[in-house]
Amino acid sequence: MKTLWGKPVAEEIYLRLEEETARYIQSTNHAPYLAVILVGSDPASSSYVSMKEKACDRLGFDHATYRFDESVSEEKLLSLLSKLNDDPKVDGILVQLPLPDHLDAAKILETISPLKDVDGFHPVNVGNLLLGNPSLVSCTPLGILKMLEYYEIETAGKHVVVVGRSNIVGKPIAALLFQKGWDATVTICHSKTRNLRGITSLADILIVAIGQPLLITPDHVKEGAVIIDVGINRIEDAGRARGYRLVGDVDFEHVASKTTAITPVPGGVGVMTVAMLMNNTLQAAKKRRNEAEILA
Ligand code: BQF
Repeated sequence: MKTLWGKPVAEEIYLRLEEETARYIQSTNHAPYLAVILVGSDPASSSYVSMKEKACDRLGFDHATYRFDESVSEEKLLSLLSKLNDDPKVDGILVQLPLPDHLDAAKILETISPLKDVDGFHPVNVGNLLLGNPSLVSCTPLGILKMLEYYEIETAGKHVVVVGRSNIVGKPIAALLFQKGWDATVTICHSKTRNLRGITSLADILIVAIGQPLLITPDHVKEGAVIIDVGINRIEDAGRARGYRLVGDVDFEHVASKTTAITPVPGGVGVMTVAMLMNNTLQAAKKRRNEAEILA
């Protein structure tokens, strides 16, 4: 069994991005610019945003974080988004999820210009992804692909079972892996799937993103499978300073010995997510500049 750590993969990506960013800044006299919108004070969201800010600082991206009270109106967010869409110095825009219930997340995400949609959640980007066209791709699925590439895990002809059908992970990773080049056979399972164990046991590669701590136990897994655990669940642990610890959707302790390779939580796929956000921001900046030059 091999543990698939995210750190070395992310490090390799950061080194490439450092070089590419330096070249981009030299040729344009502008740093890539990421705008982040954070609503409310959920501690997990705040910590994700601060990791994203640190990653921008490391690469020399400019960035701004717009913080709003939980009770902010939809109008106010929509008008900020349209201002950011029109601002030529802004390359990437992201709204940290989850949003409070009184806000229509779909409407807010659709307001972000598809060209600046570095989370890849806009319907135009999702549609292009499904069609196999170039597009901005959701960061966690992109991170999973980079992990598979780095650790030389072949996907062609393999049976990939995805557990979870979210717009952020399940749907896009499934839609990527059956495209030409990845060539996997993909099955999607979700909370209403009957005989989950029977299906996950067929997987050569099992990708789990359903948000249920320790759902996947040894009886869900074929001997020799590869497991990608996307779950990040906080469970109470009085023994820890913070009062909780992070666990995945997979019972790593009991499942690991049955696998060929498995991602840990924390320290696995999550680490890739922020690196891919930086990748998308630089790509968006480059694309916008090229188009701007063509128009000029
Ligand atoms: C790690 C996220 C659910 C809902 C909204 C490193 C991240 C996570 C874990 C991270 C996530 C999850 C992010 C680890 C960003 C991934 O060491 O295991 C980094 O920063 N993520 C987010 O912005 O919003 C979420 C999960």
